[in-house]
Amino acid sequence: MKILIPALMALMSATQAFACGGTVAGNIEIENPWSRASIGTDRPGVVYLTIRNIGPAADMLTSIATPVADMPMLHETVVTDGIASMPHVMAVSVPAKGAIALEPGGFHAMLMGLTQKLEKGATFPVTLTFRDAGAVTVDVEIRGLGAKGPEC
Ligand SMILES: [Cu+2]
Repeated sequence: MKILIPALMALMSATQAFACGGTVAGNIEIENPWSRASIGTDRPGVVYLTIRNIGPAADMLTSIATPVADMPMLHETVVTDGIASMPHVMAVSVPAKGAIALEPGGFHAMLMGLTQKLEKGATFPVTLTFRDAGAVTVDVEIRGLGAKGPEC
């Protein structure tokens, strides 16, 4: 049993998520997951991150889940004739040997029905499910109300 512990710890550290680090699931790596503080729970929260695909085939982000929201959704900000809207998207494709960013003004995860206030400096887990790579859980760092990106 003692021999197993170092191997288990190595496995745990390899799959553990850190803000501004990369978390890997199969050929998919999640980088810089971050969110903004919320004033309360009336307005939806957001999650931004970068998805890198090191594999030879495209994959697809098909769903997100988090304990801090009743209904997390994938959205895309689209500007048509100067008017911005945020249609719900069913999936976000990640090109082979490429990356896609969930970022302000583009794709993002919108946390509808926050179950708690998002406090600056805290983190919360988000599980991203990919068609091929499966599920990966990352810790999302909550930045200030006016944050434009992660400070790393
Ligand atoms: Cu949105």
